[in-house]
Amino acid sequence: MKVVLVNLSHPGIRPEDEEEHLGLGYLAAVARRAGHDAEIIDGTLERLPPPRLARLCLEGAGPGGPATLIGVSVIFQESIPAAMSLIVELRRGGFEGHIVVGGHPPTFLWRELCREHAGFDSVAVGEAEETFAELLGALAAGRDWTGIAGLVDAAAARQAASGAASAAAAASAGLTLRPLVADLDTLPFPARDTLPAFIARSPGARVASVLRSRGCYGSCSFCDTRAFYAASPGSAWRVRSAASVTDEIEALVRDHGVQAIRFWDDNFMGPGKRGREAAEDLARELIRRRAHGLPAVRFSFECRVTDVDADLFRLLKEAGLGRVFLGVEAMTQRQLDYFDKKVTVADNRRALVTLEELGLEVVIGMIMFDPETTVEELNANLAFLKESFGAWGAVKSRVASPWNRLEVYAGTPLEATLREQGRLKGDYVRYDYDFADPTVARIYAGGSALRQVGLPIRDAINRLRRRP
Ligand code: B12
Ligand code: SF4
Repeated sequence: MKVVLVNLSHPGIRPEDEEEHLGLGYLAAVARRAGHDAEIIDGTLERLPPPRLARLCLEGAGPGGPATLIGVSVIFQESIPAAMSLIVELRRGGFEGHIVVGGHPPTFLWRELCREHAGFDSVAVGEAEETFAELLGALAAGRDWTGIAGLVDAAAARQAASGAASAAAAASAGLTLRPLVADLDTLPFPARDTLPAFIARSPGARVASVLRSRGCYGSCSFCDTRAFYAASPGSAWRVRSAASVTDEIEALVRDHGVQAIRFWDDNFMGPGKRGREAAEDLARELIRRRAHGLPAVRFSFECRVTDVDADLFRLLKEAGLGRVFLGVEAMTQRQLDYFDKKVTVADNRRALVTLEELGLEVVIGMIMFDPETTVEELNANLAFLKESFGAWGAVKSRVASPWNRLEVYAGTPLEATLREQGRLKGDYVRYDYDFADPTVARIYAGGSALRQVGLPIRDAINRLRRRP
């Protein structure tokens, strides 16, 4: 079979911030392992709109000719309209093969998508390597694919939604949950078809993304990770062996001249002793391989503040750790509790001091605005930024989106809370809410128009500076 896997262009992301789509890399790799031809078309590379993407899919430029199956990935909720119009264009262009949709948003929103949109045949729910391989196997052999675990039959879901089936069938549309991949080492390394293009357009070091673990032990109210893995039976947090991860890094260095790795694990640190030991194993393996000729490779990852431990991070630094992305989010306890971070302001400070002392570069995530934010809290957070980074230039490079508002995503505890409270506005493409404090609403509205150029935060910091 010829499989085409498509990633949509994301107008909200600066082109230089776009990344290789590892999920599609994994799906292409499992398809090839099963003997199929696979092509990845990444719309983010050239910011291709749905009609141009559809034309590329229909042309089937890569090996194997035109597609017999097209897989559409929806990573962000905002991309749902573009994904649906791509599917309309594909059908309008005469594509008669199977179209499957997958990703985080479809995992939570398949009922709505099936009810409101036509044109696709199935939706892959949750982690999809095994589901996808089975779907391809069934289609190639001309077998019935309905009933494959982890796959929603869109026609059945539409029929159920139209009231033709029982309530129970409507709720599940015949979906059988597929257990999570128990041993991540059994997966092939992701296909790297688009890596050269991403490397070519980014200045500086040759960077590649690697996924070493899946799942997170946290339960932050705004994050869909927990629900995504809870959608399938099995242990949510899994980690690849240090040998497998280092083999993949070696291949990236050898085949693509990669000099740095960005680990895109939900949280690089797994739970408790197991998580710590796995991180130590990887550090030791990288150090050992370096002694046997692997060039020094710098790496970065994201973790929770409570994962920062001086001894462990010293070892990781020796192995190549250069930069840590920390989900600090806020420096007021009310906000940390609202986000269900299960950390204190003191934990945040401790982690930052430890990383500073170790000489590691730190980038922090802040969520300045949430539904209950007060002006005092905004000032407390701005004071913290000023105290930590001083100049605006430093804030800009060390804080990811400083003028950030808490966004609501499907499948998150936050979505459920706001819905229960009757405060959830908009629709799933872009949920919205009103700030409780009208002054905060005004500050955010004024600031959000200018946040791209950073003026509000610079002004705010200057105002703070002028205070006695
Ligand atoms: C890397 C990453 C990015 C990269 C780019 C993503 C990319 N090209 O893959 C960058 C840095 C650009 C990015 C930006 C943002 N991100 Co981001 N990002 C991630 C992250 C950490 C890893 C992605 C990854 O590699 N996953 C691993 C692969 C294996 O999983 P996967 O892509 O989901 O694919 C699997 C399944 O979903 C499924 N699948 C996926 N596609 C398809 C297609 C088909 C056909 C099939 C069958 C199956 C299938 O099968 C795959 C294999 O199992 C995820 C978290 C996560 N764990 O996914 C967040 C995540 C995708 N990001 C998220 C968010 C919120 C953002 C930001 C808004 C953050 C911010 N505040 O700025 C911005 C987006 C700005 C915008 N939209 O304008 C959310 C999305 C929530 C949502 N419902 O929309 C996530 C899920 C994090 C979270 N848990 O909340 N992000
Ligand atoms: S620590 Fe990160 S990945 Fe884990 S639940 Fe919180 S936001 Fe999500």
